[in-house]
Amino acid sequence: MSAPIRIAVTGGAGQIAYNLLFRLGNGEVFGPRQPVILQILEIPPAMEALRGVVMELEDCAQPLLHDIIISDDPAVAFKDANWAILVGGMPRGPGMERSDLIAANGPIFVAQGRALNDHAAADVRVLVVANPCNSNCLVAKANAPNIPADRWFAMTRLDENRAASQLAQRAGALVGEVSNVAIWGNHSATQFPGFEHALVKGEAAETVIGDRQWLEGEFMSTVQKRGAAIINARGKSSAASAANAALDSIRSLINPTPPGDWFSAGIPSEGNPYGIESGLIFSFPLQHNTDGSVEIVAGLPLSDYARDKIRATEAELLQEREAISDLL
Ligand code: NAX
Repeated sequence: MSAPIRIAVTGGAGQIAYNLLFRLGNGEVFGPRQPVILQILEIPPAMEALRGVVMELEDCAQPLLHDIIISDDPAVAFKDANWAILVGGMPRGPGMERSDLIAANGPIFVAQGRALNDHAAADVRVLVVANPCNSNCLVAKANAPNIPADRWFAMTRLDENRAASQLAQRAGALVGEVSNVAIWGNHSATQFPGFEHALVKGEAAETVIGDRQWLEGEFMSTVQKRGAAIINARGKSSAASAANAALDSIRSLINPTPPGDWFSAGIPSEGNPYGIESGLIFSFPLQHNTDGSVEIVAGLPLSDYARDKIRATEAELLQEREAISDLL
């Protein structure tokens, strides 16, 4: 057995956390020999509900779950954390514009960035799930100057999984036979689900599917608007699939990527090979190397269509950055 790792999760009484916490201590992400300590953050009105979640975690009797710490103080929840999964935030209320959501979440991520900076372990890695996740990640990172840039990730894996699933269905293939799907840009309706390099059983998805119009039309809009479609159908936003994507993200960040494939996450755009402006958290195709480093897959040829879409999502992120410029 290794020494336990500490995993901080915020928004612990929420619906994504309810699908996430139980899977962090069962060995499926960090392996069957890696004990974990969960350090869960909530706001005071949700602490009682969080206590209920803790009772359930205890009742799972997971041998790898060595301890559970709960707090409404980020300094406690982030203390010595090796991973921080930032799920909690201010939800989008009725009549709220995206810009209002960005403004409402800004101060939360200033405080959490500072607390991570001051209290987390030297090797901490941060995955931001709470929306607007790219901008929240940017704010937290800007307020944590001692945490290196290569430790920050915003979750676009749910979009990637949605895209892979749509491609598999259309191609009549299994989702495990689809590879090389990348999400470019923002986790929002401007994201570009890059289908041009996607493969089905090793062959270009575009050739297998043979319907570029469907790819540019229905496929794109289904992936971009999937979150809203789930709210319409279920009455609640995606939770199990979002938690699953967070676990997939971590798995991809700690294990080497299968040769030739890639995965997606928002990362700092500094020095990227696609000419995206620096100072953004932008989702790219990524590869985790055997030496543990994560790098952007360079040199992918992009059509004019893809370039336009990537510019549009970059423009939205620049606008979002403008709205939070006083927090950076
Ligand atoms: P819930 O409203 O069920 O839970 C959020 C929890 O966060 C609540 O229990 C709340 O008390 C807590 N919270 C609020 N402020 C906090 C703070 N300052 N510190 C700690 N906890 C705090 O939302 P849920 O469905 O779990 O979604 C959580 C977040 O994930 C939302 O921002 C949502 O928009 C975002 N999502 C991101 C996705 C992605 O792909 N990146 C997809 C799913 C989801 O929409």
